[in-house]
Amino acid sequence: MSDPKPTPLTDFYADNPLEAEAHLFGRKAHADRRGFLRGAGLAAFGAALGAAVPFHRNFPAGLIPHALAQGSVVAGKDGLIILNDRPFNAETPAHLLDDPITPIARHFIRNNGLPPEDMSARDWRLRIDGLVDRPMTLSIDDLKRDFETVTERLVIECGGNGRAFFEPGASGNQWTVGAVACAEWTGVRLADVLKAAGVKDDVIYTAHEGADSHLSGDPSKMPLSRGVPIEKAMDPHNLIAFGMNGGDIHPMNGAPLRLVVPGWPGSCSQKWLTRIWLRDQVHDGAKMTGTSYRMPRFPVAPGTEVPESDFEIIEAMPVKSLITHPVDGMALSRPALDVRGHAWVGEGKVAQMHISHDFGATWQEAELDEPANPFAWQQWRGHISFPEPGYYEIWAKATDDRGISQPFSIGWNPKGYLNNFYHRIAVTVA
Ligand SMILES: Nc1nc2c(c(=O)[nH]1)N[C@H]1C(S)=C(S)[C@@H](COP(=O)(O)O)O[C@H]1N2
Ligand SMILES: [Mo]
Repeated sequence: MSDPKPTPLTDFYADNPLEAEAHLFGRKAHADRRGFLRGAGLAAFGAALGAAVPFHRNFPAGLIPHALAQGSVVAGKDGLIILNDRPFNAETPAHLLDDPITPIARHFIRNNGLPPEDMSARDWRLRIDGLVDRPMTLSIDDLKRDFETVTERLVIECGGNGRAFFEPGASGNQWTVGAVACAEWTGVRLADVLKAAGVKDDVIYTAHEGADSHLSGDPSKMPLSRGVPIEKAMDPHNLIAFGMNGGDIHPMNGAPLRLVVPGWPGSCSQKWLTRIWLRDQVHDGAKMTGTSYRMPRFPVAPGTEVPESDFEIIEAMPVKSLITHPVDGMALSRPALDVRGHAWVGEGKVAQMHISHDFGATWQEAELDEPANPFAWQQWRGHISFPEPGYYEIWAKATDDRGISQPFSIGWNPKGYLNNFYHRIAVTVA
């Protein structure tokens, strides 16, 4: 998990313009013999710029479009902050996550390798094998025909979300708060497909494989292959998804087929899904072993060296919340403010939401909605009146239905996982 240092899009273009372009607009963006943009590359180019480009024939290969040089865009994404270009990783600022259903354009991207070049839905095949009675190879049409289609709002959060705040720091992507989203996913239940294949008695774990490739280019290596205990796999809310927010899955979010295993680290939700293999041992694929997605079994002091044998696999994600309105740093002309956001937890639901404007000395309860379905994030809202002009912070704290609250301080761990301390924003009152 030691990703290279983040470099902005402009550096990527400076280092390797054609590769940067291929990354943004597709491998064949300028494949035309005379170097014109065409086909899917041209469409992606237009989508990234938000308009058709009448003079696209004049646009040189490998030149960064000026509009993109100032922002941070992949075709079809909007407002994301790029943390890393190889592999590509981008998070969403909190105030752009204000919608109950995260727009596709605002869903964060976490890649461990390079996305597959061919994401054609028609030719896609999913293999279900290992310890099953009937191994199966399914097309997306087979899935749609043979299983019930369901649509659910499901939170995907990277296990490393919040890593940027660790002190001493932890290596890996320096996510702040925006490696989380709740899109509306459409697909079939993982459990239904596994039941149809016939899960043998000795199965204890799933193993997931995708079509992305390892950064080294070595075809025998996978960038990521994780799994979950069979009990978690059989939860009816896990989906083998082929739709996102009523349309196709975005290429960077795993088109045309992905797993969504809500409540657990995002890494369990394999993108570009090609195989589910049932095993009689804990899966030992890429990023399952060592200290990947693992935490010390017990709390450790910041900076402690923890032996590998004391780490255990992360399961359900902790209770957490986000302030999505107002934007951090807002200057108010009146001493009153409507605040809102989302709250979620990996298991059960959020029972209470509190906000503070006096650095946690007192808390007021916010109004909290029920989840639209299990594993959807819950909307909350509150109103704050400020006693006098000055600098304030809004702190947000969620409590789950077992009475567990977000902590004030980070539970430090060597790899920088599961940081669920309060989300804070600053406001000034004139
Ligand atoms: N095939 C594949 N699946 C993957 C990954 C990956 O690198 N390759 N990254 C995982 C991680 S670590 C996370 S947090 C989620 C992120 O999903 P998103 O990129 O759609 O936001 O995808 C998971 N699925
Ligand atoms: Mo992740």
